[in-house]
Amino acid sequence: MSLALVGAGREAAVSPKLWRDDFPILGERVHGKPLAYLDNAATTQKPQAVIDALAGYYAHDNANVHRGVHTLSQRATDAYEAARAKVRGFINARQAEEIVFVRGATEAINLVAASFARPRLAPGDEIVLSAMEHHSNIVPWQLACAATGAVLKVVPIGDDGAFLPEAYEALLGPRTKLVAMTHLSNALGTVTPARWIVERAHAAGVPVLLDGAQAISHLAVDVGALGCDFYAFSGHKVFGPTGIGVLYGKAERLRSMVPYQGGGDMIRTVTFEESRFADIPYRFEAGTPNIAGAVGLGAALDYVSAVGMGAIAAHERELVAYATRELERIPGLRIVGTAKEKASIVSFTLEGVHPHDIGTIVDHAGVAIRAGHHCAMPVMQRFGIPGTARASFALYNTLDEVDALVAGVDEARRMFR
Ligand code: C6P
Repeated sequence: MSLALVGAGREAAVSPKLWRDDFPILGERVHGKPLAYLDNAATTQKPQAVIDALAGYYAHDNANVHRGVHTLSQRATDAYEAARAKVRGFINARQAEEIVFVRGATEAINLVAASFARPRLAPGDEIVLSAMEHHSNIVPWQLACAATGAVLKVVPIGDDGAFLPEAYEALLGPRTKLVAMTHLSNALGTVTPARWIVERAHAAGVPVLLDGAQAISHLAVDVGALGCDFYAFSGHKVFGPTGIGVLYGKAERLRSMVPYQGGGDMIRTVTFEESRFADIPYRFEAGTPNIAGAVGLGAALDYVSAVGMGAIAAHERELVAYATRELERIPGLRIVGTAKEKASIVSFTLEGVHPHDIGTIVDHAGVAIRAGHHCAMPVMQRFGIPGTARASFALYNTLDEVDALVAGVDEARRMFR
């Protein structure tokens, strides 16, 4: 199907052709072929607006934040805090103080594990998570369990990769101290019923962290409506720079936490006898932060808001449906993750062909996908496979690119026949 047909019948005011023009890297050629970038779950490409914001910050405003009285330092501080305000608006947090800048989703989850969970856990306490979690939402909790004697309780998933509500409810018990759940699985594409998950946990008096690393660029995230206590995501997966991410935490939760990293900028007073911490969010931002990264993230969120999450979701639904239909026509191909509620990701195996070979062969056709366990080894164990090939979509992808993927995968099948 051609790009023109992709645009036809879509209610969105903007076409993917226009969106593509915003991303200079999409003009690259790989092995002499036009790049078809279908590895957006690993990281997204950056629009010119983000690249310009980064360059503009370094060209005009660069200084350290919160430290100097000089003009540039004030400008850098203003730009950094303006980015925080943009994040607040984007996810509908109540106050900018609830937005902590970190390196990414991984650091956000580690922060909660170290500063919130550990001091509250006792031997035999339970943390509930699901069988479709990324390692970043497993290992920090294992470390917390190892230090405290708490244990993990894992909500199983269905054969289609769906979240199982009854199994979740059955695991919520008197020893549950925290629920840590993905909002959108990076390996399967499954979207979890996050709002309901939070409601059920809160009814049992249990706080909830949502891992929004994938959801942030595909679903409208409203932490007020979700009601979650913590929400973690990375800037680089929502068209922003690497090395910047966000921990959203309800103000009362964050205020109850002692920082796990100490240093400059996170204190009120320091003597050799004791230190008094700054208020939130600064007490969790020890050291010089990624100022340019925050500025770039702010520009990325402006960009996404201008396109509109509704238009993005509608476009990606079409891509997922088309890719699923076309890939399933290839003999021996099996889609892993077919839950009714899914978004933006198509994971698959091909009989007799290792996922890495699929990845290498389609790369020669200019198509970038990820192959392997996707840092979700328990998902692979659940399905009894070593890994999958994974195509993951973003607003700038087209049905023509899906066609290139399907042709490449079929080529792999014929080569290994
Ligand atoms: N998933 C993928 O290819 P970081 O590395 O901190 O930006 O994000 C970690 C992370 C946490 N949770 C989920 C659901 C994720 O998908 C990721 C990152 C990438 O699927 C890289 S492994």
